[in-house]
Amino acid sequence: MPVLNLNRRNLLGRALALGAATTLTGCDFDDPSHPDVVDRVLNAMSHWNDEVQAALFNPHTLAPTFPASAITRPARFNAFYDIDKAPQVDLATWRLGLTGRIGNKQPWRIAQLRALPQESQITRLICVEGWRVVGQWSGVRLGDFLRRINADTKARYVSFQCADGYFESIDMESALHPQTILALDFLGAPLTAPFGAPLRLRIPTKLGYKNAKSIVALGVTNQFASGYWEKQGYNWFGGS
Ligand SMILES: Nc1nc2c(c(=O)[nH]1)N[C@H]1C(S)=C(S)[C@@H](COP(=O)(O)O)O[C@H]1N2
Ligand SMILES: [Mo]
Repeated sequence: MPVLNLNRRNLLGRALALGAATTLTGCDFDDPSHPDVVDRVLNAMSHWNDEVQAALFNPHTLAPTFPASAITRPARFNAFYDIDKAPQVDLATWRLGLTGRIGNKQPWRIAQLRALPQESQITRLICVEGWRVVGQWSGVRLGDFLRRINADTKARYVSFQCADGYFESIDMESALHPQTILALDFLGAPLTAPFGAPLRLRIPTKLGYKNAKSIVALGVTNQFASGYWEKQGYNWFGGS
């Protein structure tokens, strides 16, 4: 696998550079007297981890799928607030806004998204808090949608803005993965507010926090846009 070899070489260089940085400052990773250095080293390690995960990501490997009998009931909600605080989106005025490297930036209504071919999956969502659920999500393949709106699929990232202020971004290769969908339905019915109405990202190759709910805008960009939990230290690639 020549691609991996190339990257390995690159990664070794980075690892050596990291080692040198530690030696030069004479600083342990957890030395409290140098919090900025520790932060910088940890950030560098996390970025390195992103690159390792990106290099190992195989766009043709599918996340596991399950029979309907494996669906977790009741479903499990998670967000940075309690379930009764989930944003209530008015379908009549809701639009999916489009920004960045996209040829046709006309905003989309939910009915227009429903008119596109729909893809259904029974997959597992894994939250870093230590639980996992199997659910059924249906919607539009993100890769198909990106091509339809004439997005630059050579750009590096796809970013998401949510009705509750949450935000996320993913690498283009993962965005084009066949199981990555803009979901409209959960368990055979339109998404409810807590589970991301009217539109959420469902990406079973990544951890729960990458699955942005209640999306209001999608962007295509070469500028790294991070994410809500990533800003608080979670790993950005977030592979599962
Ligand atoms: N808009 C928004 N999306 C979000 C979150 C959030 O707080 N706001 N939480 C994330 C986290 S941490 C998880 S585990 C999943 C949970 O999805 P679920 O409620 O469908 O189980 O949503 C993700 N998407
Ligand atoms: Mo999560």
